[in-house]
Amino acid sequence: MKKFILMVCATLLLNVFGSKASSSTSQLTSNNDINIIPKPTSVEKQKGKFKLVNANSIYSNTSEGKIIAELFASKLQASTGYDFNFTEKEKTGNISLIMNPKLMYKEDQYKLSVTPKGVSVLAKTPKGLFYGMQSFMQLLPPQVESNILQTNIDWSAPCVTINDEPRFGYRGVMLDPCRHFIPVENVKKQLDVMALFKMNTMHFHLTDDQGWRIEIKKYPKLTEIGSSRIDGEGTEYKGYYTQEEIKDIVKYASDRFITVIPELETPGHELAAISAYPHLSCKGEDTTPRIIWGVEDIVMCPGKEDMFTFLEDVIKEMEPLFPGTYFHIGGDECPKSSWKNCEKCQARIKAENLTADNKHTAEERLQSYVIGRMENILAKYGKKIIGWDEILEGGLSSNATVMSWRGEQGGIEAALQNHDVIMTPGGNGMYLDTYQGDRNNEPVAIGGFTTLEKVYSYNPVPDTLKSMNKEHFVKGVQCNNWSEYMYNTDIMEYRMYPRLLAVSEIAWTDLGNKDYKDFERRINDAQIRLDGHGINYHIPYPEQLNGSCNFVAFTDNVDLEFKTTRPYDMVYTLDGTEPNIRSAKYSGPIKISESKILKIRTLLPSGKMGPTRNITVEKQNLSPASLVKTQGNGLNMKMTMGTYFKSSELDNAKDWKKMNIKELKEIRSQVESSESMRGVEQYSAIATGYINIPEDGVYYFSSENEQVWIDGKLLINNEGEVKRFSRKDSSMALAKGLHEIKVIFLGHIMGGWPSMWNDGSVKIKKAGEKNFAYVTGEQLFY
Ligand code: TNX
Repeated sequence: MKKFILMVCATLLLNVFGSKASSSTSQLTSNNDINIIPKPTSVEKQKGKFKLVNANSIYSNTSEGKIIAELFASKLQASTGYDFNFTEKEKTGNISLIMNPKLMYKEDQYKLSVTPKGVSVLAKTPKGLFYGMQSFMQLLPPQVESNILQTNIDWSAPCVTINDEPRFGYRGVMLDPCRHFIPVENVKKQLDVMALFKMNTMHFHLTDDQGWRIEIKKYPKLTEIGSSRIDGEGTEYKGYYTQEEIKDIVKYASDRFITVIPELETPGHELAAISAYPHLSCKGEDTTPRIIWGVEDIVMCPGKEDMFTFLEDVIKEMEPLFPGTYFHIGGDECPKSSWKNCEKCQARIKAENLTADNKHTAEERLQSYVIGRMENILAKYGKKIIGWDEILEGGLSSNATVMSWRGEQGGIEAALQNHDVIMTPGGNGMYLDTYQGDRNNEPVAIGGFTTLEKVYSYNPVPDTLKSMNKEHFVKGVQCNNWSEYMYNTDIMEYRMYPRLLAVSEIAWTDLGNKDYKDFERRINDAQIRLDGHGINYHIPYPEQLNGSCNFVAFTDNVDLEFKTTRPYDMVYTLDGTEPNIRSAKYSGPIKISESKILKIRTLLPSGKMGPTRNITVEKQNLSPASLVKTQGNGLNMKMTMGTYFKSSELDNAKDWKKMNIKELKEIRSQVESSESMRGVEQYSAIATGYINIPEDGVYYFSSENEQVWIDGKLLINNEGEVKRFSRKDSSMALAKGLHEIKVIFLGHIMGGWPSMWNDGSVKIKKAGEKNFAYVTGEQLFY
């Protein structure tokens, strides 16, 4: 009987979370406690609850309040199915939004009172009312965020009095549609979620080397040419926003009290614009938008007055679309090599007296000169500039706000010079393009490792500034979602959430009020809210302790041990079926003594499950060593010029050149690569020979090369993968002695990463060892 009930419950759960069915699970995701993110300043719990029913009335004493009331009424209508009556008077049992401009409240401050008789939000501004209502929404069961009718839910909110105001006035999220485009509908989806968690700024990175993404009527080629690129795989990638679409986004954001700050990169990161209008660069040569990641050395030419005319014209069209005070002018990662060799730039340096001093080179001062002129152009429109921390390098222009991204130092320096600062240091967890779990399981990312806890633990006010009474220059904090490795919006959301929620709490909640354990609890409720928005948030994978691997060889038996980056249950099967909520719960090492497929995944308290890991666990005999007579250290290699994406295509390759290599790195060092990869010829190579295994055992291999074969078996196959942080490690049982090895390198650009940027290595470790070691020339024979 018990089993039957469990099964019924489980089926119910699967229906709800496995599909978009409009059923309910209210009891599961209890609102037993207050789950609001970001955590409010003060919450006093009271007895009882307020029950939302059909035909509740809503009242506001101002027309602005009424607009907000309508927004929430329509949101509530979607999930609860209830209709709301707007009344002209405050009534018991209703939801009142009371705005009083005379209140001694701050802009974003609100008071929310929930009693059995009604809900009231009190604020000085519409924004305050909006935040108060967002908190009220978070007191209701999390399914309230769905836009599909949810049934059988007790739409009650616990009685509380909340007094709340933010720690920082700037609570930002940067979106990067340049590397990978974000369609308007998806931008709006993110804005909805940002608003739910009280973020108030969306920094929109609209121009970069890989794509120009905003329509400029005076310069049509910016979008005709600059918004499209032919990626390394040979396919066209494109997209841009029309001015009408930008207006639509900005309005959508503003209805949710989010300011959109545009970024126009200067003077670097502008290859897409230069491709459209080549005269913008020093040499004026024809080029194309960049198809790889990294730093571009073709930049704009401040020696030419044309560059400033161009920027002035672009700003003239952009500026009216973004009513906020701030305008971001980029300023980061601008190599100065072309300016050094450019007559016009040198003439400008001379004319403007930008000579080197003991702090700055002349070219750095030229960069400051550019930023200064940008500041003047924008000042005409009453706008203030924000720039990345490189704008400090040649001396800071007078009113610039600095975004500190290369650590906190830039921010500290700027604040010491009495400039406003937004903290967004990558190393402190504000770069959400980084990994949040074992690289072997996660979709390829830029690198790094930033857990939810790491993001949460960041304090945007460095002690130095506090001790010098300069902390008020830190206006806030921002997370950046650089999209090089966010190949689509699903991956973008996967990287952003739930980490963005930790940023929201850093930005809003006072330091003393923060508590990670409690946040981790509240996240479970918030994730169901994200489900309501259809957000593809990260669910931690079960990870093996010494690095995950989906092919585990063993000789006698093996213990498989798992952990997760956040404390969740894991469920698994050994019979080939998909693990579900009823499957065995992981409770300690899984002992395996015969070949099996282990399927394991993470189970959230909501019943939702993460993706399944399929691990082949294979009993093997030691592959026997070869008794071949070798001639010396190293490998035989043959190489052929040209771009190949599949090893099988090499069958048709001609003109092989044969040689001998001493070290594996030579498989890839036959042609020198470069940061721009312009003019670099691609080639492929196959190296064969023997690897010496020091003693009997199971060995793990890892490589970013295309393929690695051992004893005729394809062990690592990275075909179709971005050749970075390979996720295809594998293992094999090998007897002491020599074993055939074949390594295939294919030179190509996939997913924006040139395989030539790798080192050609193969790494090895014995089962049980923690770290891989490079296979060296001494271990190789031909
Ligand atoms: C550095 S942060 C950049 C971006 C890249 C990012 C990748 C900054 C101002 N510049 O162009 O996308 O690293 O993490």
